[in-house]
Amino acid sequence: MADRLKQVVNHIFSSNMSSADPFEKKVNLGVGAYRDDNDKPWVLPVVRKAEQILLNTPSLDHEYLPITGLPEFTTAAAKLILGSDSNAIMEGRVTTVQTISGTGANHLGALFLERFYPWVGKKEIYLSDPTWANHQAIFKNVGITPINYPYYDPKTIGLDFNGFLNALKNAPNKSIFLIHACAHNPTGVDPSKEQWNAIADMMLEKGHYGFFDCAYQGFASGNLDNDAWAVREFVKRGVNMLVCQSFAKNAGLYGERVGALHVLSSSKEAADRVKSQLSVLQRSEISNPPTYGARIVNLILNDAELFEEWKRDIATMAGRIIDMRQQLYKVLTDELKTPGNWDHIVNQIGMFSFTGITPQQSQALVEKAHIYMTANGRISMTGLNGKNLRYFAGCLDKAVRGEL
Ligand code: IK2
Repeated sequence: MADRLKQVVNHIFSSNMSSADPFEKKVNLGVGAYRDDNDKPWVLPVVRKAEQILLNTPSLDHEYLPITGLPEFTTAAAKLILGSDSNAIMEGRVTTVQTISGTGANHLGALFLERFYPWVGKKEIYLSDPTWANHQAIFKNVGITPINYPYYDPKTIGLDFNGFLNALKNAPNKSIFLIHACAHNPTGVDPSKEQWNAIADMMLEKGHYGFFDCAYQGFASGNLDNDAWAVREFVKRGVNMLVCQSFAKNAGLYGERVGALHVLSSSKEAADRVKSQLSVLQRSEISNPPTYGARIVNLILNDAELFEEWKRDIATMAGRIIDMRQQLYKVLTDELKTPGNWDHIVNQIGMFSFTGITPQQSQALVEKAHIYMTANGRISMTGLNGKNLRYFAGCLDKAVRGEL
């Protein structure tokens, strides 16, 4: 608990300290949002276009949306994550509710399970160690106790695959596991396809329930379909599950709070019951979801030209992150010959990288080099750019050598 709290506080502090610091070369690697090569927030060109279309549509009013959200948006959002050829969608087995971004999807999913999951023993959920710090609070808030499962191995700076698999094996049947669909936050470490398959085998064998959190579709590989691979595979294989979806990162709509919760059922009749249960919960919490972000995403998902443009925008963001990974790796290994192995910088995926440095080294970077990051050594790759990469690499090199 104390550690988690420290993580959250540290995160808030690192952002605040960074903005208050007048040092010219300061670098903010704590931020969880995309920044362009000039270290500025980026409004996706496709979003600008969609906003113009909305502005020029006088027929749009400000009436309430249905409780479960904008229907065209929820239909298209389900296809985006589950695939337009998804049997589950065609068979009417998917219930989708528009939520307050990914956080709202996590909350509504947690609340739904707390009320309606056929619990065998205690109300518990298995969370990867580490995970997005807010997961702990979200589940505790609805009376579900978080338990950690091994995920990250500090020795390899990679996946503790055996630890993960053993946790699945040893957990009581029908346990709930929260799984990051792609671009794991905070480690940037994802299972390989082979490992995903073994995880699915074990989930099926044990009758576990998958609580998939997908906050970064498109951000991992730059391709929306590739990043949905694990989710689609698990659905195809019949794992009982739900999926939380966020458009904060991949559409750059952080503040618009647009997302969705998709619950998979075994039949259309069951899915209809889930819809009325979710509607009752949603009604008591937010009455109806907000319109603006959903309208933007709806336009993008339902217009072939805008959709193609969005894919290019996503590739631009993911490409810049991948480029920063490669440049950082090259400077550390080829130029500075920084002690240690830095392969993980290029092997990790998505917005974040676990550098593997010690809390003392990360503290030195904050205090002596004005480089802000979380104490666990997580850096946001989007905080790096053509202007600050060398400064960061040089300071990291010195910190690792104990010379900072
Ligand atoms: N789930 C995960 C795994 C997330 O990483 C996030 C967003 N986290 O923000 C970045 C950070 O750690 O600094 C969410 C869900 C929720 O995202 P949102 O509610 O913005 O859609």
